[in-house]
Amino acid sequence: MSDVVKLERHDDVAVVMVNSPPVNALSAAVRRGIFDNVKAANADSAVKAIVIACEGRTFIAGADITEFGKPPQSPGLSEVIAEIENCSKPVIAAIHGTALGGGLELTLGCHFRVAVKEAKLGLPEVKLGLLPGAGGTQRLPRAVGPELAVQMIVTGNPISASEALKNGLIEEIVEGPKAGAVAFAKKVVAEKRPLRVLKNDDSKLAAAKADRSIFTNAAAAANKKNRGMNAPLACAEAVSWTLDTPFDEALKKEREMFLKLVADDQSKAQRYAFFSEREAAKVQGVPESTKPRPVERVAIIGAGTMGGGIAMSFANAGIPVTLIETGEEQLKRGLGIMQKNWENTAARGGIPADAPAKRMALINGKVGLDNVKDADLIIEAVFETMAIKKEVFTAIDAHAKPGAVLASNTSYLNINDIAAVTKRPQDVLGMHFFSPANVMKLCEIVRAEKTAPDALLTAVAIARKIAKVPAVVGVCDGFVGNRMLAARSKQSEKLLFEGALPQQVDAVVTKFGLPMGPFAMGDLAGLDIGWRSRQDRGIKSEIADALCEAGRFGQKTGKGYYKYEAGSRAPIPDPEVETLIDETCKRLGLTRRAIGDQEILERMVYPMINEGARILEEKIASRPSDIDVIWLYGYGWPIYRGGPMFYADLVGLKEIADRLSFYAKQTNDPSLEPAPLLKKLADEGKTFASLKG
Ligand code: 3H9
Repeated sequence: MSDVVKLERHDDVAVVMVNSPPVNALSAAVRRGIFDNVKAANADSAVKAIVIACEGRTFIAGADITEFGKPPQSPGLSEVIAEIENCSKPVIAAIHGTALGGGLELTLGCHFRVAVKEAKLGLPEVKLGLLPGAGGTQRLPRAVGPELAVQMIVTGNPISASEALKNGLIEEIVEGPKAGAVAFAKKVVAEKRPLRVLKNDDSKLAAAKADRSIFTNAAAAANKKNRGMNAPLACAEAVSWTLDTPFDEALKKEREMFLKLVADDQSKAQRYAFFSEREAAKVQGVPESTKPRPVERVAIIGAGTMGGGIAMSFANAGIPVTLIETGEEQLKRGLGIMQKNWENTAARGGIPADAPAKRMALINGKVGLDNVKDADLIIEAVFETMAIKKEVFTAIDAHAKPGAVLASNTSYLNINDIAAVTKRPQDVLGMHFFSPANVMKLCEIVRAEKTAPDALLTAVAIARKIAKVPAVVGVCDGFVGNRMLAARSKQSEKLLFEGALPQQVDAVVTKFGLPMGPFAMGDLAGLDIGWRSRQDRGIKSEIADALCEAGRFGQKTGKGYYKYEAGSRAPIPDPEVETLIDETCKRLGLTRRAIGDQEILERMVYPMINEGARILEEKIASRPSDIDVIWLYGYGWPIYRGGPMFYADLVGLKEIADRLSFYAKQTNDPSLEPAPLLKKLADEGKTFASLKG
């Protein structure tokens, strides 16, 4: 019998104990262990009931994702579940931590489920581009009804133990999972309770069978936010089979659909994203013995949009913050916005009603930089000007306690120069949050020349603690994300001169799956900011300048690359902009041509990939997957496309290098020539993924 699953006896209750860290995923060994032990316990006449429980931090968190795409090993999960379901003795699942995916499916084969009150139960397969492939789409609707089931399966979001109890997914909330389940098992035996075999119980399907709109409405509501994704639609369809397809036939169809989705590029991309996110938190080039410094109190300098959002992220995670401003007025305004923000979320039901007050109590507003003195981590989020940053860091250096980590939220500036004004450059780094900082998950952690390894790990660890996705990058203009974005912006602007219109470029980018195109994004951010900075630097951008000269600053003036109706953020193509572009081009003697969507897509995405290759060459990012994580969590790159570097590997690096060379010549733009690393990999027939080591 296997080491990862053991059989214990508690009087006449057998406990099948799974112990496969870190998350008890259903590897072949775990499946074999559960199968053999359940079979043995069922055959043992001294055993009256069987409990399935787990050691460690969680119940089974799902199938072992690393096994997908490899040859299947027996027994399959469905066989294990059938073995459990067909037991003549009651089988009880003892849930703690998270029962997810295949883990929850396994419990649905059990006759009863109990859970501790902190437990969460869900079928998150859709987040990996899959559907539950071991009966979940058929048994969960029978346990909780098709409306809640379709919502859980299509969104992938778990429910709490109390919701599970209310909806019949578990029988009881218990104290310790194992002891509670054993006590429950004894009760079931004593009461001679009939076994609840979900596959034979259609009672919760009756209402939706009689009126199908109950189901279709719930499915439509759950599917609202899934533009471009295959899995959510497949999930909803599979749940609908509970209403018209016999159980065994539906299981077969579910299996076929699962195998189809596993082989799909979307699921490959989503599984890659799952592991890339976790990989990004493992910092390379740091001695293994390095430990992060403890962080109990944080000071944030600047209560504007960024500083306020960052402070909210810390308070959301229960970490006290000293929020520092230059005057009472600014402080009051910043605190007021934060409070309103939380109150709005509470009103929508996003957080409990008492959360805003509790979180505000964690924020200690102060005027004056001497208030950084108690903080273990200080994050500066003031004006994006080097002179001001240097002033602030000089003051922080004078007041911060020894060993405090000093971070700048700059999105472009050189952290080495900022660190140089302090007497402790080893403690200085960048923590680049993305706006709105209380929502966006990415945090680029910028490692400067002298940043100490433990300071770096402190920033990574605290970012994870506040539910951000950290990615370590080096110092360069714009770091990883904004530097690649600049490569794209250059092309979007050029496309207008060559013949495209803003709405055409934006449509191609959003069809690809990004939430917004470059021109709608410009309108949202405000076109005047770039205009002023160009004026300062003596640079021209004829079309963008002409728009600003005409008072078109974007959404805030109701006109930019698009026009906007009062109170609406929906961009409307504007013939005046077409005329302005035409006239500008005529004035410059440029002939416009018709540009196809494929060219637009390639010129939006391939230059970014090229810049990504340069970033890797310069070791600004240490892994292609880190670049992908940055685009997924900072810029809304569609998760089902994995990230720009993953996408590049799918398209093929030779194709990308060839097209870049072609555009370099066609548009007379040497910056589009393939970067040496891209060219080398393309010539060798390799992928970015092959760089992993
Ligand atoms: C499925 O079940 C399909 C079935 O329907 C059908 C089958 C036929 N496999 O996230 P963490 C690793 S699909 C392999 O940092 P946390 C993870 O990579 C699956 N490995 O911890 C990491 O490794 P490392 C449906 C897994 O406490 C380590 O565990 N289930 C798996 O923040 C710790 O992970 C899911 O989608 C796995 N399934 O969060 C659940 N899960 O230390 C996916 C984790 O080397 N998992 N690892 O970097 C999660 O959501 C979170 O990991 C969990 C713990 C909430 C469980």
